[in-house]
Amino acid sequence: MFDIEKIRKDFPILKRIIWGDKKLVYFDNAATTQKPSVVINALVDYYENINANIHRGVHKLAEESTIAYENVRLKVRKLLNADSNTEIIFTRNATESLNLLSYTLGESLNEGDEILISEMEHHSNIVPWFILKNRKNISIKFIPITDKYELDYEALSSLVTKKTKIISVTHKSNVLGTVNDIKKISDIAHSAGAVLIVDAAQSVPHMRINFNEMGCDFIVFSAHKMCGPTGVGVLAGKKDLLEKMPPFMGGGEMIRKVTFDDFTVNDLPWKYEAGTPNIADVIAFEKAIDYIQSIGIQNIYDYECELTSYALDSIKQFDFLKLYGPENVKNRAGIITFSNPVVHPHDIATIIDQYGVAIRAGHHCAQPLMKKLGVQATCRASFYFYNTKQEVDIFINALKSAFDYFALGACKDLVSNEPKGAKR
Ligand code: 7TS
Repeated sequence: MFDIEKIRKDFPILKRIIWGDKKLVYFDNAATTQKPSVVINALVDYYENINANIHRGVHKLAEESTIAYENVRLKVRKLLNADSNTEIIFTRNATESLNLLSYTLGESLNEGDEILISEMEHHSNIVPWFILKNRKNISIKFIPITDKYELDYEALSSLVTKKTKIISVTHKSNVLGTVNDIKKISDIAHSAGAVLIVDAAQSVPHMRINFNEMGCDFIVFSAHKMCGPTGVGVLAGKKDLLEKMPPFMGGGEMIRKVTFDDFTVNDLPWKYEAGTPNIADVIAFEKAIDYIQSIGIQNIYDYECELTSYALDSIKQFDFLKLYGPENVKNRAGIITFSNPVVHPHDIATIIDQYGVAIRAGHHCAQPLMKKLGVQATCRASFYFYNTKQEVDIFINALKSAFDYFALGACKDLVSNEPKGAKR
């Protein structure tokens, strides 16, 4: 599909040796991804050659940095297939984009209005709405998930009422890998007159996104989960809504005029970009987008499906593990989450770390989902296009050693991976 060895050479960190002699196997890509040299070099190049504040200076450097920064906006618009550059706002991360929405869009809500979010949300798509709930006396309802770890679309339809003003859901769960049908949700949301927000932090890096065709009103994601630097997030939104919403933060850049009495706001998208933005990281993000597009987002998606199938086939040999996520890899590409009731996920992750394998263990910033799954925490392996089947083999062997250590083979009867109600 693509030359994986050549790709791996582009990522300096993948050469790292851990604990003296172990090759790094990085399977924590849902938390953040590694960076290719082109992105790292772009950061150095920015500071060595064009560092200047944007949108204000008339000198050469200021002009160059402004052009470079605004070019990235154009690139993001094309990546998402959004209508206009004015619909693309740079923030610090997906979390800030969601907070921006809860503060601004949320301002128009009245007591008794309802917001729907799903049971599989990351805390960054839960807590901002709870903060709004406390401010506005609104209610938050959770769309349930099914026994097959998919969104319950029927339940969603029955939860929507005339009071539903906002539906905010993840495109792809960071725990289950479940990919939600945004078009279907958008039809339900819009027929009720609600605004649809999509948390695409886990989807934009891995699959083709078409903001217009998806039918949502806002989409958010972070650059660092797609080979870009940390400190850059994106909020893409429909222009008419962005225009109606009040500003988020006040300061330089977001104003047109300030007097002793008042201020007027700047045009989109700068209305929502108060203060000096993260110029260097935004500019380096362009290189990450170029890099990913040179491989091809569809190729990335297909490759991750293949890797996930391979890993799932192998991990099923451990029949004492509980696996979470849809059966069909196309609906959960790139993420494998598992647990065992006898051993804490942190212990498993700590042992396999000794073999150089980096996975995440914990609640994955999804405590309500953990409660729904009936666990405190899970282990999660998450892949990206620079991972290989050989690395999956190292991961499986490391797990084998951990499970031998804990004698988990004896725990087979404690877990069931069959749907609830099925006979074993
Ligand atoms: N939404 C989803 C679905 C996420 O997975 C994450 C981060 C966020 C929002 C927040 O992104 P941020 O860039 O603003 O922090 N998810 C994870 C994770 O699964 N492990 O570490 C971070």
